[in-house]
Amino acid sequence: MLRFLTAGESHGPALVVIVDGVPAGLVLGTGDLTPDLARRQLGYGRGRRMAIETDRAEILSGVRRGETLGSPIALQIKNKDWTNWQHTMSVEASPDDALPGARRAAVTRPRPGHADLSAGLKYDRTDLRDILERASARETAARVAAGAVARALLRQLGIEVTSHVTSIGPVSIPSSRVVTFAEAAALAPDDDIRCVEGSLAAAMRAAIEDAKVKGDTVGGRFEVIAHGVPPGLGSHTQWDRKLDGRLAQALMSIQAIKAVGVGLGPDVGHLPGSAVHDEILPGPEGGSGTTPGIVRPTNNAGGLEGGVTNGEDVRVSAWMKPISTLMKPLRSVDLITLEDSPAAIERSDTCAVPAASVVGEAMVCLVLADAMLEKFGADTMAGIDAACRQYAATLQRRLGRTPDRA
Ligand code: EPS
Repeated sequence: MLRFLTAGESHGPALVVIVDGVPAGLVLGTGDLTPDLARRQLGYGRGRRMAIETDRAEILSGVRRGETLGSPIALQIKNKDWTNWQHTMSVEASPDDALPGARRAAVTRPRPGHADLSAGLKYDRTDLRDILERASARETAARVAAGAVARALLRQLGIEVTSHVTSIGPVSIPSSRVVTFAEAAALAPDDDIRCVEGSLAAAMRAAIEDAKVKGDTVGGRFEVIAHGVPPGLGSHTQWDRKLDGRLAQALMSIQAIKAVGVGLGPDVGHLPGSAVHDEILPGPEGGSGTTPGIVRPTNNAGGLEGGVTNGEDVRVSAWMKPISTLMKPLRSVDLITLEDSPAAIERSDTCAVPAASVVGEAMVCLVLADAMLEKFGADTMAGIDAACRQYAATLQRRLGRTPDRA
């Protein structure tokens, strides 16, 4: 229902994204896109590139007078750093000598963990810059802009999405600690660690600092929480309609993500069923989530049972590997000389977990908006709103402890 495609190289003129399938009548302006783009740029341990950029998305189509038209929404984020790369990134076979920017040697020593080697072989590129320019997590700025459009749609339907960082390197919040939506949502937009445990934030910064001093990098884990999600999104009936699977793919596709968990995640493998499954209780005063009349005392399932939302908060986690550019490089092979040689060093980040959590929010927003359109789809926001209300009324009649119960 909702599709998006990004394009753009890290040091090219711009990143672009087309978001297709957004209904007409969604109130949207560039101001809705800026806060998420700004949050993505933050994070303790980011590299020098973030000091150069001030990401802003220009809306090129699909919006007029502050409202979406139902037509494709094209967004552009200019790369300020392009000025310094015009010669290196020129589209011409023989770049004009007058073009600004350093004359950079070809990248020939693939970084372990990066797409350099695997994609360099696949696309038969000798200068691995042809790969790394697109593999770069710079692309996530375009995803975040698209995600902000999805967030605006969800917000109008009463759904909010937030995130928080649960571990960086060896520093982790206890696995038993359940962070509420309200706690994560209360993190300041300019928080550079995004951990709700203030005392651990200092240790996380120290872990990043330690890695930086050693020429190393650190990864970590973040959790995305969606609140106000109605029951019934996704479907148990077919593998590619299961919402947990769709969320997992969306998060796994983020650069450097190596594992995804739903609710308790991997812990479900070593606990008994009685400690994993969330009991279903009658709720005299409404429900614990958006399902009326039903209380779930725990939410280990992360709001998803059978690939379908159950009305509790949707909770998905992602594990990010340490960034693969090491200032103290690992061993590699020069693909021209075939001699062993230290891996290439590119400007990079020591840690990007807090930024990745903002990207995770964007991807979850896009998947949930798609699932909302699938269930309540219409050409207009007013139509979707009406379908949502009708569904809520049906649930209320079936489960609510009100006089109009069927
Ligand atoms: C990023 C921009 C990149 C990197 C980082 C994320 O900019 P540059 O390559 O010019 O320093 O800082 O990307 C990577 C870590 C990577 O491995 O490519 C951004 O905008 O988020």
